[in-house]
Amino acid sequence: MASAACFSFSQTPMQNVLGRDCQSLNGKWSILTDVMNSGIQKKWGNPVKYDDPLKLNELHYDGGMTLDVPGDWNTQRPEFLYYEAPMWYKRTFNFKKENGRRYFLHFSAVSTNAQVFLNGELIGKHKGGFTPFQFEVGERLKEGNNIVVVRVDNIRGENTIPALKFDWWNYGGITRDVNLISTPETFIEDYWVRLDEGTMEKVLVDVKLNGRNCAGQKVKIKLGGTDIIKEIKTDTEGRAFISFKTSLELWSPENPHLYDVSIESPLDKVEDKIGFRCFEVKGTEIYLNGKPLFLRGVGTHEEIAHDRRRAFSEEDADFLVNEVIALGCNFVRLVHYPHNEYMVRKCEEKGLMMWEEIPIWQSINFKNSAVCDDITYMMKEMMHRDKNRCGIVIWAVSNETLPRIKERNDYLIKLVKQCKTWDNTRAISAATNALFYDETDSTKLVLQDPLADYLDIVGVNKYMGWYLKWKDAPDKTQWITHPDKPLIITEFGAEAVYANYGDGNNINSWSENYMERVYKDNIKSFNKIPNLRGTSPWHLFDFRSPRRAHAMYQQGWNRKGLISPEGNRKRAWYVMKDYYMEKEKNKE
Ligand code: GCB
Repeated sequence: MASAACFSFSQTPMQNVLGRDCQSLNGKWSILTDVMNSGIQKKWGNPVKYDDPLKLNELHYDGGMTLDVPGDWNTQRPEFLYYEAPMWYKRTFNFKKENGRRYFLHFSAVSTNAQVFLNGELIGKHKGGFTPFQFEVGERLKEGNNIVVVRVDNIRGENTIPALKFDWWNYGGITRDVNLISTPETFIEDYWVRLDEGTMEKVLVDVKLNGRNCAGQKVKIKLGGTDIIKEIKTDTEGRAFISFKTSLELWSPENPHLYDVSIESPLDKVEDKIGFRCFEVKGTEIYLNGKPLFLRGVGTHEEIAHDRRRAFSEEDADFLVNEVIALGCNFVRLVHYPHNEYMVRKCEEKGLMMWEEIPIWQSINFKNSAVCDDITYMMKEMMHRDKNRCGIVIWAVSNETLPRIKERNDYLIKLVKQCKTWDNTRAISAATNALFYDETDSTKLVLQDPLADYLDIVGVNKYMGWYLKWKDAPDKTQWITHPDKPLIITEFGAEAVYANYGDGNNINSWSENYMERVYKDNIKSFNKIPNLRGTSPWHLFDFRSPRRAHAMYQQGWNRKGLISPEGNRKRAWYVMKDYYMEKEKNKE
């Protein structure tokens, strides 16, 4: 059985930051740009000031530019729009130590690499722009004023994740919250509360304490609104586990019920909202709480198109989730990286099932084993952070990576198997795209990817009518994926500029008419796929992407959004909405 304890990190980020005693370090941070990458050599992490009037103080952060944290740098100042280099952030904060407390500097995400200095000393590093990390800092904090400096870089490379090319704006900066968290000496570090695989009444709870007195402690679990109170005792390593049967109000899109769960140890107490549901794949069917279902989804980046920036707050999450729901969805594909916790929680609260993935996009260098180690780490970090979110029903390992690379196949197959040992309460998938016409039969599109053999649900991205021409009528075309497994069309679509009307038969019109036609054709084709159990059109809003350079129609935007940046719904939006209303009506 998988257990919360299976994830180990240099410093395991604690579960549920939002439920902790936090001093926010959000706000204005002073910055220095470092295009020449000389800050490390020049010790910019240690901004000392000499009093000697003849000693040069060239390193000086204050009185110059500042950036808001959380936030991306690209859109806060016009000169940083394409900035891809190190940037140094600095702020001071006041600290007053309380006896018997421990302190952690916690970053919800820094895009993409971070080196963190506290009071002049390097305290740690983190790779990857979309997952949290923390450092224990109690011993290094001073009473009164403290200085934290973070070197952030978002430089692309052959061995980075994502790699050199991708189709979105990979905003740089301290893009999510920063907190100084205070905990008791022995605190609740981690927990995992969920229903056991395939059941609707057997609850499993793992808890892990961290601290000198973590062994042999009593831990209480309470489910708010019920009389369920369970007590367990930790082992010598501070871990405890319990399973029990009870009757629960299950979480579903129609009734996204979340329990107020409290976990109490002698010194600590953490409260969380946790739902219970049973997600299963059997043959070609997907079931939620025993009922077969169709995933009515859409893909969305973590971006607020009208402000041209990364989304980072609860209000942003609310905005995006409302648009997903307005389309008639019960499912959302969070692309192409783990989104912020506000988003994940908001989706769950509003009844959206989620697909969550790591930024393994197309040209990742699987031939380098260090890159593969980074991927495994990112996957673990994502699953660790969100394991208590019952709304997440699918973990995805990759997007459109190439099956002709043997190392890719070997590694991803291994990763899929590993993910199943870490978590058996969700499906493992990937968005594949090696779907080609059969050489002898132009009515057949055949998936040729060995990874698909190992997936619980097969995801396929295919842009019929956009990147690939229909060779036959859409409703005559057969999609041969894995006929024995559920299929989700994880991407399809076309580009159009909102209110640009034109020839619906001409792809180069960039018109809403052509886009609408692509949607109608694809839906005709989908209606003939026997194992189709979900669709997720690409994409909710038009989104920013520096590689989209068409001078008239793109101008740095991928125009496949169903909604324009200003919030106007394109014709294809209505086609999709009708399709989903129909699906919902016929679900019984
Ligand atoms: C894809 C990618 C997605 C792109 C999209 C496109 O297959 O998965 O990231 O943005 O196609 O618009 O080409």
